[in-house]
Amino acid sequence: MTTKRSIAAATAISALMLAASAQAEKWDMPLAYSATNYHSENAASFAAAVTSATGGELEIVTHPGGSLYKGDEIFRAVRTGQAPIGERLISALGNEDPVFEVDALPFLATSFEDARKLYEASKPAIEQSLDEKGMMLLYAVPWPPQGLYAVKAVGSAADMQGVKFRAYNAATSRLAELMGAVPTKIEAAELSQAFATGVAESMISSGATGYDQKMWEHVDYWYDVQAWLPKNMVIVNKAAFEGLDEATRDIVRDAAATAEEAGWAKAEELANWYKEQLAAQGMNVEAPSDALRADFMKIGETMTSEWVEKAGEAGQAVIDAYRAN
Ligand code: PCA
Repeated sequence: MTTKRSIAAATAISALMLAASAQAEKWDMPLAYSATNYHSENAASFAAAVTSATGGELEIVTHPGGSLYKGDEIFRAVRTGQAPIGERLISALGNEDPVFEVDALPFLATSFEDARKLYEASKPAIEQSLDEKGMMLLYAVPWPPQGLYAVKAVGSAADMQGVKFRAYNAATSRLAELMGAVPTKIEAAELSQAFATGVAESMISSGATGYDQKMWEHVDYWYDVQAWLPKNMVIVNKAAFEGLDEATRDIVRDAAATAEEAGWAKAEELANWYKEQLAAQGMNVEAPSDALRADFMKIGETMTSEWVEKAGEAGQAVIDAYRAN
């Protein structure tokens, strides 16, 4: 009797376990930036939160540093469902839709507060564009304000003439061109190599990326231009998301909301710390000269009007919504 009952119980348990493992899903989540970067750490916490709240029914595994897909492959991977979920720098997607570029327009939003307003103003258009492409926005987190890294001192844009400039999207390529520099697109994961081999000798990026990539080994200057705060977004393939049961979807959405708040707070908390680290490593961390700032302002105006032309009414509506707040 006892034996019979325990056999029955064991059978029931293994049937349950089978059912669970048949449903349990593993999502690989490609990330472009280093494992120790706060975006990647935040994504890892998000993944762990989902895995634990679903009791392993949905296990999300992050792959930082472009190890599964390189930065410029992640959007397509998620779109085609090769990766159900992933993180990408939004402003690198200008070819997909100009609205994705709005957070890389120089001097439109230069503080965390304004970056947040711009995020809220642009979110509906970003969500709609993702929806049309079979994806969904889960959360977005900013990089600290962008500054200019250079081998030699830069007093004005004229000093950038002919300088090999690392760009991370079309907007930074355009900015380089407008300064007379020579842009090359390079993902963050390949930065040290590019600077070590002389392929790049300048770039615009945050203190975060300079710190992650040990830029002090290659350049002496960082000008704190505070030109814009681009964001990364975590996106999910719509079919993959809709394949989850309602309770799991809620867990993913909740974890995403938590990650978004944590990410914004972390970026702001670390912004000054990164600058201090660059200085502590011997870099000259300086405010831009008035001339350099004025040159950037002018370039920013040109880029904003070019963007509005390209982005049309939808783009203008985002700018208007941002300015109205
Ligand atoms: N770091 C990323 C994008 C913006 C930033 O601060 C990079 O340089 O690739």
